[in-house]
Amino acid sequence: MPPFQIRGVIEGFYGRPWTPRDRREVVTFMKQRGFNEYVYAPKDDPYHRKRWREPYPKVEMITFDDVLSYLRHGAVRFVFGLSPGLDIVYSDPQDEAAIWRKWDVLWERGVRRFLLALDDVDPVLRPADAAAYGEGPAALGRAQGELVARLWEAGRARDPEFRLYFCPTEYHGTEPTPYRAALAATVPAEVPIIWTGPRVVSPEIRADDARAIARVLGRPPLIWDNYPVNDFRPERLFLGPIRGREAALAESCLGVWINPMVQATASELALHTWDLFLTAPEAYDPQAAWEDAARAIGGRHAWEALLRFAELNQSSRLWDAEAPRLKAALDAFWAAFEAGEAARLDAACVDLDRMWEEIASLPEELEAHLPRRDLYGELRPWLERLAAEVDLARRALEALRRHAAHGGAAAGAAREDAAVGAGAAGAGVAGGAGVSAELRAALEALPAGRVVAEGMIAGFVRRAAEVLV
Ligand code: LOG
Repeated sequence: MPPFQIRGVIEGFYGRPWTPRDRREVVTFMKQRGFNEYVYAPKDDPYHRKRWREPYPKVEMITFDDVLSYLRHGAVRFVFGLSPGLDIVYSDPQDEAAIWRKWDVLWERGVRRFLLALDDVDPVLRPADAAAYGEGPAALGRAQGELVARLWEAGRARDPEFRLYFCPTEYHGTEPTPYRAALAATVPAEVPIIWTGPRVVSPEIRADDARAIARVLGRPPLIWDNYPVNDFRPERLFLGPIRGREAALAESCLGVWINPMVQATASELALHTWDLFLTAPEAYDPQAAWEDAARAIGGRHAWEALLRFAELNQSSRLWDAEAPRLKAALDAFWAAFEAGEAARLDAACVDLDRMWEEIASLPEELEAHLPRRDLYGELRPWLERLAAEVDLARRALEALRRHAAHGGAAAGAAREDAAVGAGAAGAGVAGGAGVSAELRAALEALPAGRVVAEGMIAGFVRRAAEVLV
C-alpha cells in the first residue's frame, strides 16, 4: 500500500461551519502542502444533517462553486458529505433517492467523491427498517451496509471514477462487534470505512490498532483524526503539533482525514505539522515540526511570538504538558514562597516576572507582526484573555513579594500596604485582604468562554488571592 494514500482535511465538526473565506483559505493552504482531499461535512450546516433531504439554497451553491473553482487546478479533490442518519429509513427507496438528489447537484458540477456519514446517530432502527432487518446492532449494520452497497453500485454504474466513503455508527475502538461483522459482510470492499482510532479523540493511534480494526472490517481503515478539532472544548485553542500517531500507520491505513478547529486559519499550525508527518512519518519530530509551522505561518517577524503563544495553548487529549516553562517557573515560585527563603524567593520572582513580561508582550507582537490578519482575528479573543490574566498575575506577584518581604510568606500572616494596581497604589492603603478581594473580583470580571494555558495563570492569581487574605 502506498503510504497515506489519502491525506485530507474534513470540515466535520459541530458548531459554526467555516465561512466561504475560511474554506478558500484552507484549501489554498492544502494545495501548497501535500494534501489531496477536502471533505465537506460540517455537522451544523442544516442541509448537511438536520434537513438533509432539502436542496441547498442558491446562495449555498455559490460557495460550493467557489471551492470547486479553487480546486479545479491542483491535486486537492472535493469530497461531498451527507449525514442523513438523524431520521433516515435505510430501506426506504425514497430516502435513497433523496440522497442521490442531494448528490446529483454536485455530480453535475464534476464531483465524484462522496461520503455517507452515519456517526452520532440513534442506533435504534425505525419501524420500517426493524420490520425488514430485525433489531439490534447486527440489524443496524446490515441496514446501513446494504444501503451503502446500493449507493456504490448505482454510482459505479454511472462512472467508474465514482468513490464512496462510509463513516459508520461505531467509529472508534478495535473490538469485533456484531455491528462491525455486519458491515464487513455488506459494505463493498472498495468502500473505505472510517475510524477515529481507539477513541473518539485518540491520544495515540498505533499501527497495531489499525491492523486490528482492518481485520474486523475486512479492509484497512481510513482514519478520521479528531486533532485539532475543538468542538468539544470551544473555549480552547489546540495549537500544538500532532503527536502520538505511529509512523508505521503509513502502511496499515488508507490515509487520514483531519478534523480541524472551528478556527480555520489557527488550525493551520497543527495542519502544517500533520503534513510533515504524513509526507515523512519516520522522520517526524513534533517539536521541530511545530517550530517549522510557526516559521511558515508566523513569518519572519512573528514566528517566535506565535510559537510562544502556541506554547501556552498546547495541551490536549493527546498531550497534557501545558506550557512547561511557565509551569516550572510557577512551581519554583511557590516552592520558594512556601519555604520562606528570601534569596531563593527573589530568584524565583525574577524568573516568574520575566515569564510575565514575555507573555505580556505577545498580544502586541502578534497584532503588529502577524502577516495574516485573519489569523490574528481568530486568535484575538484568546490574546485578550491572556493580556487580562497576565496583568492580574503581575499585580498578584507584586503583592506576594511584598507580603513575603513583610514576613508573611511562611507564616501566612496578612500584611498591610501590599498595594497592587494603579488604583490600590493610589489609595495606598489596600491591605492583603483588600488586594485579595480585588484580584478575585478582577478574575470574576474577565469575559468567560476562553481558556489560555489551561487556566494556569488564572490559577496563580486565585492562589495568590487565597494567600493574601
Ligand atoms: C464527530 C465529529 C466531532 C468529533 C469531536 C466523528 C466521527 N464524529 O463524537 O463530528 O467533531 O466527535 O467532537 C464526533 O468523530 N463524535
